[in-house]
Amino acid sequence: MTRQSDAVKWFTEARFGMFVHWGLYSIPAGVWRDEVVGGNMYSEWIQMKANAPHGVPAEEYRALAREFDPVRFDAEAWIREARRAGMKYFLITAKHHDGFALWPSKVSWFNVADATPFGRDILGELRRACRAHGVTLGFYYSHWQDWEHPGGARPKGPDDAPAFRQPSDEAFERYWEEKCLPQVRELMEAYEPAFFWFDNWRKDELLTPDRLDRLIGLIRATDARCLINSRIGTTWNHPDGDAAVDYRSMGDNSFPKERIAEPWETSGTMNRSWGYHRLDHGWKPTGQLLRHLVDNASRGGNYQLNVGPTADGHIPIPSIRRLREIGVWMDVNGEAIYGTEAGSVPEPEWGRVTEKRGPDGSRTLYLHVYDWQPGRPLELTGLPGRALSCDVLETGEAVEIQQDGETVAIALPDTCPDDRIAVLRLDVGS
Ligand code: FHN
Repeated sequence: MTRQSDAVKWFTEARFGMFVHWGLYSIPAGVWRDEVVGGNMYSEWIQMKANAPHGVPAEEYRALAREFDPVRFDAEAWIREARRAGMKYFLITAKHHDGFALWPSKVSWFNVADATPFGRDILGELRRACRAHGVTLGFYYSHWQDWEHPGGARPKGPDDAPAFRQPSDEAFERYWEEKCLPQVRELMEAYEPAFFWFDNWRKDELLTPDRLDRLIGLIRATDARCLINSRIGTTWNHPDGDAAVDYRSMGDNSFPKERIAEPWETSGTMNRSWGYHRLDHGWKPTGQLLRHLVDNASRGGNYQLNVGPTADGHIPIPSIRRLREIGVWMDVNGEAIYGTEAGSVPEPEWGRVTEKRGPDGSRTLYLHVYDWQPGRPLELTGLPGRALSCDVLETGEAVEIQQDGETVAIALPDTCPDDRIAVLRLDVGS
Protein backbone atom coordinates (compact mmCIF):
# COMPACT_ATOMS: atom_id res chain seq x y z
CA MET A 1 0.00 0.00 0.00
CA THR A 2 1.24 3.50 -0.71
CA ARG A 3 -0.16 5.29 2.28
CA GLN A 4 0.18 3.82 5.73
CA SER A 5 -0.34 7.43 6.68
CA ASP A 6 -2.90 9.26 8.73
CA ALA A 7 -5.19 9.35 5.67
CA VAL A 8 -5.99 5.70 6.32
CA LYS A 9 -5.90 5.92 10.12
CA TRP A 10 -9.61 6.61 10.57
CA PHE A 11 -10.33 3.51 8.49
CA THR A 12 -8.19 1.08 10.46
CA GLU A 13 -9.40 2.52 13.77
CA ALA A 14 -13.04 2.22 12.74
CA ARG A 15 -12.90 -1.55 12.11
CA PHE A 16 -16.63 -1.87 11.39
CA GLY A 17 -18.81 -0.42 8.64
CA MET A 18 -22.12 -0.90 6.87
CA PHE A 19 -22.31 -1.87 3.20
CA VAL A 20 -25.59 -1.30 1.33
CA HIS A 21 -26.60 -2.79 -2.01
CA TRP A 22 -29.65 -0.97 -3.27
CA GLY A 23 -30.97 -0.24 -6.73
CA LEU A 24 -33.47 -1.28 -9.40
CA TYR A 25 -32.72 -4.96 -8.75
CA SER A 26 -34.36 -4.53 -5.35
CA ILE A 27 -37.72 -4.44 -7.17
CA PRO A 28 -37.69 -7.97 -8.68
CA ALA A 29 -35.77 -9.00 -5.54
CA GLY A 30 -34.35 -12.20 -6.98
CA VAL A 31 -37.44 -13.34 -8.93
CA TRP A 32 -37.99 -12.52 -12.62
CA ARG A 33 -41.37 -13.67 -13.97
CA ASP A 34 -41.46 -16.64 -11.55
CA GLU A 35 -37.83 -17.50 -12.29
CA VAL A 36 -35.76 -17.47 -9.12
CA VAL A 37 -32.15 -16.30 -9.18
CA GLY A 38 -30.41 -19.33 -7.69
CA GLY A 39 -26.75 -20.29 -7.45
CA ASN A 40 -25.04 -17.73 -5.26
CA MET A 41 -28.43 -15.92 -5.06
CA TYR A 42 -26.90 -12.52 -5.94
CA SER A 43 -30.15 -10.67 -6.70
CA GLU A 44 -28.28 -7.65 -8.09
CA TRP A 45 -27.22 -9.92 -10.97
CA ILE A 46 -30.78 -10.68 -12.09
CA GLN A 47 -30.33 -8.76 -15.33
CA MET A 48 -27.67 -11.24 -16.47
CA LYS A 49 -28.86 -14.37 -14.70
CA ALA A 50 -32.56 -14.58 -15.49
CA ASN A 51 -33.76 -15.74 -18.91
CA ALA A 52 -30.49 -17.60 -19.60
CA PRO A 53 -28.49 -17.37 -21.75
CA HIS A 54 -29.70 -13.95 -22.88
CA GLY A 55 -30.43 -12.23 -19.62
CA VAL A 56 -33.32 -9.83 -19.16
CA PRO A 57 -33.81 -7.73 -22.32
CA ALA A 58 -32.20 -4.33 -21.74
CA GLU A 59 -35.42 -2.33 -22.30
CA GLU A 60 -37.32 -4.50 -19.85
CA TYR A 61 -34.68 -4.08 -17.19
CA ARG A 62 -34.48 -0.32 -17.71
CA ALA A 63 -38.27 -0.08 -17.43
CA LEU A 64 -37.85 -1.00 -13.76
CA ALA A 65 -36.74 2.59 -13.24
CA ARG A 66 -40.33 3.74 -13.82
CA GLU A 67 -41.38 1.58 -10.83
CA PHE A 68 -38.64 2.77 -8.48
CA ASP A 69 -40.50 4.72 -5.82
CA PRO A 70 -39.12 3.84 -2.36
CA VAL A 71 -41.62 5.79 -0.30
CA ARG A 72 -40.30 4.34 2.98
CA PHE A 73 -36.72 5.46 2.35
CA ASP A 74 -35.48 7.44 5.35
CA ALA A 75 -31.77 8.23 5.25
CA GLU A 76 -31.77 9.20 8.93
CA ALA A 77 -33.28 5.86 9.93
CA TRP A 78 -30.66 3.89 7.98
CA ILE A 79 -27.74 5.84 9.40
CA ARG A 80 -29.15 5.65 12.92
CA GLU A 81 -29.37 1.89 12.49
CA ALA A 82 -25.73 1.73 11.36
CA ARG A 83 -24.64 3.83 14.33
CA ARG A 84 -26.65 1.81 16.75
CA ALA A 85 -24.90 -1.33 15.46
CA GLY A 86 -21.56 0.28 16.29
CA MET A 87 -20.63 0.91 12.66
CA LYS A 88 -18.38 3.89 12.08
CA TYR A 89 -18.74 4.18 8.33
CA PHE A 90 -21.31 3.66 5.62
CA LEU A 91 -20.79 2.48 2.05
CA ILE A 92 -23.49 2.37 -0.63
CA THR A 93 -23.74 1.27 -4.26
CA ALA A 94 -23.79 4.69 -5.93
CA LYS A 95 -23.83 2.69 -9.17
CA HIS A 96 -23.82 -1.09 -9.40
CA HIS A 97 -23.17 -3.20 -12.51
CA ASP A 98 -26.57 -2.35 -14.03
CA GLY A 99 -25.29 1.21 -14.53
CA PHE A 100 -28.11 2.94 -12.60
CA ALA A 101 -27.05 5.98 -10.55
CA LEU A 102 -28.58 6.72 -7.14
CA TRP A 103 -27.87 10.43 -7.56
CA PRO A 104 -29.01 13.03 -10.12
CA SER A 105 -26.13 12.45 -12.51
CA LYS A 106 -25.78 14.85 -15.41
CA VAL A 107 -23.59 12.32 -17.18
CA SER A 108 -26.22 9.65 -17.89
CA TRP A 109 -30.04 9.75 -18.04
CA PHE A 110 -30.12 6.41 -16.18
CA ASN A 111 -30.35 7.91 -12.72
CA VAL A 112 -32.79 8.38 -9.87
CA ALA A 113 -33.75 11.95 -10.79
CA ASP A 114 -34.31 11.55 -14.52
CA ALA A 115 -35.59 7.99 -14.81
CA THR A 116 -37.74 7.35 -11.74
CA PRO A 117 -40.91 8.78 -10.18
CA PHE A 118 -39.03 9.06 -6.88
CA GLY A 119 -36.71 11.76 -8.13
CA ARG A 120 -34.94 12.44 -4.83
CA ASP A 121 -31.18 12.67 -4.41
CA ILE A 122 -30.61 9.53 -2.38
CA LEU A 123 -26.87 10.10 -1.94
CA GLY A 124 -27.44 13.70 -0.91
CA GLU A 125 -29.88 12.66 1.81
CA LEU A 126 -27.52 9.97 3.05
CA ARG A 127 -24.63 12.41 3.11
CA ARG A 128 -26.59 14.80 5.32
CA ALA A 129 -27.58 11.98 7.68
CA CYS A 130 -24.00 10.68 7.86
CA ARG A 131 -22.74 14.15 8.75
CA ALA A 132 -25.43 14.59 11.40
CA HIS A 133 -24.52 11.29 13.06
CA GLY A 134 -20.74 11.36 12.65
CA VAL A 135 -20.66 8.40 10.26
CA THR A 136 -18.06 8.41 7.47
CA LEU A 137 -19.46 8.08 3.95
CA GLY A 138 -18.02 6.10 1.04
CA PHE A 139 -19.23 4.93 -2.35
CA TYR A 140 -19.23 1.65 -4.21
CA TYR A 141 -18.87 2.48 -7.91
CA SER A 142 -18.92 -0.27 -10.53
CA HIS A 143 -16.21 1.11 -12.80
CA TRP A 144 -15.56 -2.01 -14.86
CA GLN A 145 -18.88 -3.80 -15.32
CA ASP A 146 -21.57 -1.45 -16.69
CA TRP A 147 -24.47 -3.19 -18.39
CA GLU A 148 -26.23 0.00 -19.47
CA HIS A 149 -23.48 1.72 -21.45
CA PRO A 150 -22.62 -0.09 -24.71
CA GLY A 151 -18.92 0.18 -23.84
CA GLY A 152 -19.12 -1.21 -20.28
CA ALA A 153 -17.55 -4.60 -19.49
CA ARG A 154 -19.84 -7.64 -19.42
CA PRO A 155 -19.51 -10.79 -17.31
CA LYS A 156 -18.19 -14.02 -18.73
CA GLY A 157 -20.99 -16.01 -20.32
CA PRO A 158 -21.95 -18.06 -23.37
CA ASP A 159 -20.04 -16.79 -26.44
CA ASP A 160 -23.16 -16.64 -28.59
CA ALA A 161 -25.26 -14.57 -26.16
CA PRO A 162 -25.09 -10.86 -27.08
CA ALA A 163 -25.61 -9.78 -23.45
CA PHE A 164 -22.23 -11.30 -22.60
CA ARG A 165 -20.28 -9.98 -25.57
CA GLN A 166 -17.31 -7.90 -24.40
CA PRO A 167 -16.94 -4.35 -25.73
CA SER A 168 -14.01 -3.54 -27.99
CA ASP A 169 -11.14 -1.61 -26.46
CA GLU A 170 -12.34 1.55 -28.25
CA ALA A 171 -15.88 1.14 -26.95
CA PHE A 172 -14.58 0.63 -23.40
CA GLU A 173 -12.42 3.74 -23.77
CA ARG A 174 -15.53 5.71 -24.74
CA TYR A 175 -17.33 4.35 -21.68
CA TRP A 176 -14.35 5.25 -19.50
CA GLU A 177 -14.16 8.84 -20.74
CA GLU A 178 -17.91 9.42 -21.18
CA LYS A 179 -19.35 7.78 -18.12
CA CYS A 180 -16.93 6.30 -15.59
CA LEU A 181 -14.52 9.21 -15.08
CA PRO A 182 -17.16 11.97 -15.27
CA GLN A 183 -19.43 10.17 -12.81
CA VAL A 184 -16.61 9.59 -10.35
CA ARG A 185 -15.76 13.30 -10.68
CA GLU A 186 -19.41 14.18 -10.01
CA LEU A 187 -19.45 12.00 -6.92
CA MET A 188 -16.24 13.52 -5.62
CA GLU A 189 -17.36 17.10 -6.19
CA ALA A 190 -20.96 16.81 -5.01
CA TYR A 191 -20.61 14.45 -2.03
CA GLU A 192 -16.93 14.47 -0.95
CA PRO A 193 -16.78 10.75 -0.08
CA ALA A 194 -14.03 9.66 2.32
CA PHE A 195 -13.41 6.52 0.30
CA PHE A 196 -14.28 4.56 -2.83
CA TRP A 197 -14.93 0.86 -3.11
CA PHE A 198 -14.41 -0.23 -6.73
CA ASP A 199 -15.20 -3.73 -7.91
CA ASN A 200 -13.08 -5.91 -10.17
CA TRP A 201 -12.24 -9.51 -9.36
CA ARG A 202 -9.98 -10.79 -12.16
CA LYS A 203 -7.43 -9.86 -14.78
CA ASP A 204 -9.05 -8.06 -17.69
CA GLU A 205 -7.28 -6.36 -20.57
CA LEU A 206 -9.85 -3.58 -20.56
CA LEU A 207 -8.53 -2.38 -17.20
CA THR A 208 -5.18 -1.19 -18.50
CA PRO A 209 -2.67 0.42 -16.10
CA ASP A 210 -3.17 3.68 -17.97
CA ARG A 211 -6.94 3.62 -17.37
CA LEU A 212 -6.48 2.72 -13.73
CA ASP A 213 -3.94 5.54 -13.35
CA ARG A 214 -6.39 8.01 -14.88
CA LEU A 215 -9.07 6.99 -12.42
CA ILE A 216 -6.73 6.96 -9.42
CA GLY A 217 -5.19 10.27 -10.58
CA LEU A 218 -8.60 11.92 -10.83
CA ILE A 219 -9.44 10.97 -7.26
CA ARG A 220 -6.04 11.94 -5.86
CA ALA A 221 -6.16 15.31 -7.67
CA THR A 222 -9.64 16.11 -6.34
CA ASP A 223 -9.10 14.97 -2.75
CA ALA A 224 -5.79 13.47 -1.74
CA ARG A 225 -7.34 12.04 1.45
CA CYS A 226 -9.99 9.99 -0.33
CA LEU A 227 -9.14 6.28 0.05
CA ILE A 228 -9.24 3.75 -2.79
CA ASN A 229 -9.57 -0.03 -2.46
CA SER A 230 -7.60 -2.72 -4.28
CA ARG A 231 -10.61 -4.09 -6.14
CA ILE A 232 -10.22 -1.15 -8.48
CA GLY A 233 -8.14 -3.86 -10.18
CA THR A 234 -4.57 -3.08 -9.13
CA THR A 235 -4.03 -6.63 -7.83
CA TRP A 236 -4.20 -8.13 -11.30
CA ASN A 237 -4.05 -5.24 -13.75
CA HIS A 238 -1.40 -2.79 -12.52
CA PRO A 239 2.41 -3.15 -12.49
CA ASP A 240 2.57 -1.56 -8.99
CA GLY A 241 -0.07 -3.98 -7.72
CA ASP A 242 -1.91 -2.88 -4.60
CA ALA A 243 0.89 -0.45 -3.73
CA ALA A 244 -1.01 1.97 -5.98
CA VAL A 245 -3.98 2.12 -3.59
CA ASP A 246 -4.81 2.52 0.11
CA TYR A 247 -6.43 -0.63 1.40
CA ARG A 248 -6.97 -4.21 0.33
CA SER A 249 -10.41 -5.69 -0.20
CA MET A 250 -10.69 -9.45 0.21
CA GLY A 251 -13.05 -11.59 -1.87
CA ASP A 252 -16.72 -11.70 -0.92
CA ASN A 253 -17.10 -13.26 2.53
CA SER A 254 -13.39 -14.21 2.53
CA PHE A 255 -11.80 -14.11 5.94
CA PRO A 256 -8.00 -14.49 6.00
CA LYS A 257 -6.58 -16.91 8.54
CA GLU A 258 -3.44 -14.88 9.22
CA ARG A 259 -2.48 -11.37 10.26
CA ILE A 260 -1.97 -8.85 7.49
CA ALA A 261 0.06 -5.72 8.14
CA GLU A 262 -1.45 -3.39 5.49
CA PRO A 263 -4.94 -1.95 5.93
CA TRP A 264 -7.57 -4.42 4.69
CA GLU A 265 -11.20 -5.38 4.93
CA THR A 266 -13.68 -8.13 4.21
CA SER A 267 -17.11 -7.31 2.91
CA GLY A 268 -19.68 -9.89 3.92
CA THR A 269 -23.34 -10.71 3.59
CA MET A 270 -25.88 -11.50 6.31
CA ASN A 271 -27.53 -14.12 4.10
CA ARG A 272 -26.26 -14.94 0.60
CA SER A 273 -27.40 -12.12 -1.66
CA TRP A 274 -26.06 -8.56 -1.48
CA GLY A 275 -29.17 -6.94 -2.93
CA TYR A 276 -32.53 -7.75 -1.32
CA HIS A 277 -33.66 -11.27 -2.37
CA ARG A 278 -37.14 -12.14 -1.24
CA LEU A 279 -36.41 -15.90 -1.17
CA ASP A 280 -32.99 -15.84 0.41
CA HIS A 281 -33.70 -17.10 3.89
CA GLY A 282 -30.15 -18.28 4.59
CA TRP A 283 -29.57 -15.81 7.41
CA LYS A 284 -26.33 -16.27 9.33
CA PRO A 285 -26.62 -16.24 13.11
CA THR A 286 -25.48 -13.09 14.90
CA GLY A 287 -22.75 -15.08 16.68
CA GLN A 288 -21.19 -15.96 13.34
CA LEU A 289 -21.24 -12.31 12.19
CA LEU A 290 -19.62 -11.25 15.46
CA ARG A 291 -16.92 -13.85 15.02
CA HIS A 292 -16.14 -12.48 11.57
CA LEU A 293 -15.77 -9.01 13.08
CA VAL A 294 -13.52 -10.23 15.89
CA ASP A 295 -11.51 -12.60 13.67
CA ASN A 296 -10.75 -9.74 11.28
CA ALA A 297 -9.93 -7.22 14.02
CA SER A 298 -7.59 -9.75 15.64
CA ARG A 299 -5.77 -10.10 12.31
CA GLY A 300 -5.61 -6.37 11.63
CA GLY A 301 -8.62 -5.99 9.34
CA ASN A 302 -12.03 -4.36 9.02
CA TYR A 303 -15.46 -5.88 8.44
CA GLN A 304 -18.08 -4.35 6.20
CA LEU A 305 -21.39 -5.99 6.83
CA ASN A 306 -23.97 -5.73 4.08
CA VAL A 307 -27.69 -5.04 4.16
CA GLY A 308 -30.00 -5.12 1.15
CA PRO A 309 -32.95 -2.75 1.63
CA THR A 310 -36.27 -3.54 -0.05
CA ALA A 311 -37.67 -1.65 -3.04
CA ASP A 312 -39.83 0.50 -0.77
CA GLY A 313 -36.75 1.56 1.16
CA HIS A 314 -36.73 -0.35 4.43
CA ILE A 315 -34.05 -2.59 5.89
CA PRO A 316 -35.46 -6.13 6.24
CA ILE A 317 -36.33 -7.22 9.78
CA PRO A 318 -33.83 -10.15 9.90
CA SER A 319 -31.08 -7.61 9.14
CA ILE A 320 -32.35 -5.14 11.74
CA ARG A 321 -32.46 -7.91 14.33
CA ARG A 322 -28.83 -8.85 13.67
CA LEU A 323 -27.67 -5.22 13.58
CA ARG A 324 -29.27 -4.54 16.95
CA GLU A 325 -27.88 -7.70 18.54
CA ILE A 326 -24.43 -6.73 17.29
CA GLY A 327 -25.05 -3.21 18.61
CA VAL A 328 -25.66 -4.49 22.14
CA TRP A 329 -22.41 -6.46 22.00
CA MET A 330 -20.54 -3.43 20.66
CA ASP A 331 -21.97 -1.18 23.38
CA VAL A 332 -20.37 -3.44 25.95
CA ASN A 333 -17.24 -4.57 24.10
CA GLY A 334 -16.51 -1.82 21.55
CA GLU A 335 -13.37 -0.92 23.50
CA ALA A 336 -11.93 -4.29 22.42
CA ILE A 337 -12.54 -3.51 18.71
CA TYR A 338 -12.17 0.20 17.90
CA GLY A 339 -8.63 1.47 17.61
CA THR A 340 -7.14 -1.93 18.35
CA GLU A 341 -4.35 -3.71 16.52
CA ALA A 342 -3.91 -7.36 15.66
CA GLY A 343 -2.87 -9.31 18.75
CA SER A 344 0.91 -9.79 18.89
CA VAL A 345 0.72 -13.01 20.94
CA PRO A 346 0.23 -16.40 19.22
CA GLU A 347 -3.45 -16.90 18.39
CA PRO A 348 -4.98 -19.11 21.13
CA GLU A 349 -7.27 -22.07 20.41
CA TRP A 350 -10.01 -20.74 22.68
CA GLY A 351 -10.52 -17.44 20.85
CA ARG A 352 -8.84 -14.31 19.52
CA VAL A 353 -6.76 -11.42 20.84
CA THR A 354 -6.77 -7.73 19.95
CA GLU A 355 -4.53 -5.18 21.66
CA LYS A 356 -3.73 -1.56 22.34
CA ARG A 357 -0.25 -0.25 23.06
CA GLY A 358 0.47 2.53 25.53
CA PRO A 359 3.20 5.14 24.88
CA ASP A 360 5.33 3.62 27.68
CA GLY A 361 5.39 0.16 26.10
CA SER A 362 2.59 -1.22 28.27
CA ARG A 363 -0.26 -3.05 26.54
CA THR A 364 -3.86 -3.92 27.06
CA LEU A 365 -4.77 -7.27 25.55
CA TYR A 366 -8.42 -8.05 24.86
CA LEU A 367 -9.13 -11.73 25.08
CA HIS A 368 -12.19 -12.65 23.04
CA VAL A 369 -13.28 -15.98 24.46
CA TYR A 370 -15.14 -18.19 21.96
CA ASP A 371 -14.97 -21.28 24.13
CA TRP A 372 -15.66 -20.42 27.78
CA GLN A 373 -15.30 -23.40 30.09
CA PRO A 374 -15.61 -22.44 33.75
CA GLY A 375 -13.07 -24.19 35.92
CA ARG A 376 -10.65 -24.67 33.04
CA PRO A 377 -8.09 -21.85 33.00
CA LEU A 378 -7.33 -20.09 29.74
CA GLU A 379 -3.71 -20.17 28.74
CA LEU A 380 -2.06 -17.38 26.84
CA THR A 381 1.53 -17.68 25.67
CA GLY A 382 4.10 -15.26 24.28
CA LEU A 383 3.28 -12.52 26.77
CA PRO A 384 5.42 -9.43 26.07
CA GLY A 385 5.75 -8.34 29.74
CA ARG A 386 4.38 -8.80 33.25
CA ALA A 387 0.63 -9.45 33.51
CA LEU A 388 -0.69 -6.84 35.95
CA SER A 389 -4.42 -7.39 36.19
CA CYS A 390 -7.36 -8.90 34.38
CA ASP A 391 -11.10 -8.29 34.43
CA VAL A 392 -14.28 -9.16 32.57
CA LEU A 393 -14.99 -6.24 30.24
CA GLU A 394 -18.76 -6.43 30.61
CA THR A 395 -18.95 -6.61 34.40
CA GLY A 396 -15.61 -5.33 35.65
CA GLU A 397 -15.29 -8.52 37.73
CA ALA A 398 -11.65 -9.14 38.61
CA VAL A 399 -10.15 -12.37 37.31
CA GLU A 400 -7.28 -14.29 38.89
CA ILE A 401 -4.09 -14.65 36.85
CA GLN A 402 -0.89 -16.62 37.34
CA GLN A 403 2.15 -15.96 35.23
CA ASP A 404 4.98 -18.34 34.53
CA GLY A 405 7.55 -16.76 32.21
CA GLU A 406 5.80 -15.80 28.99
CA THR A 407 2.69 -17.81 29.81
CA VAL A 408 -0.24 -16.65 31.86
CA ALA A 409 -3.08 -18.81 33.21
CA ILE A 410 -6.41 -17.05 33.62
CA ALA A 411 -9.09 -18.50 35.92
CA LEU A 412 -12.48 -18.06 34.28
CA PRO A 413 -15.37 -17.03 36.55
CA ASP A 414 -18.27 -19.51 36.77
CA THR A 415 -20.66 -17.23 34.91
CA CYS A 416 -20.01 -16.47 31.29
CA PRO A 417 -21.30 -12.95 30.57
CA ASP A 418 -21.99 -13.59 26.89
CA ASP A 419 -22.36 -16.99 25.27
CA ARG A 420 -21.50 -15.56 21.84
CA ILE A 421 -18.16 -13.95 22.69
CA ALA A 422 -17.12 -12.88 26.18
CA VAL A 423 -14.23 -10.45 26.49
CA LEU A 424 -11.53 -10.20 29.17
CA ARG A 425 -9.16 -7.25 29.51
CA LEU A 426 -5.59 -8.06 30.48
CA ASP A 427 -3.16 -5.28 31.37
CA VAL A 428 0.49 -6.05 30.69
CA GLY A 429 3.37 -3.91 31.90
CA SER A 430 6.33 -2.92 29.73
O1 FHN B 1 -20.56 -8.77 -8.62
C1 FHN B 1 -20.43 -8.09 -7.41
C2 FHN B 1 -21.53 -8.44 -6.45
O2 FHN B 1 -22.76 -8.16 -7.01
C3 FHN B 1 -21.34 -7.64 -5.17
O3 FHN B 1 -21.42 -6.25 -5.41
C4 FHN B 1 -19.99 -7.97 -4.58
C5 FHN B 1 -19.66 -7.24 -3.30
O4 FHN B 1 -18.38 -7.57 -2.92
N1 FHN B 1 -18.93 -7.67 -5.55
C6 FHN B 1 -19.06 -8.36 -6.82
C7 FHN B 1 -18.66 -9.80 -6.72
O5 FHN B 1 -17.49 -9.97 -6.02
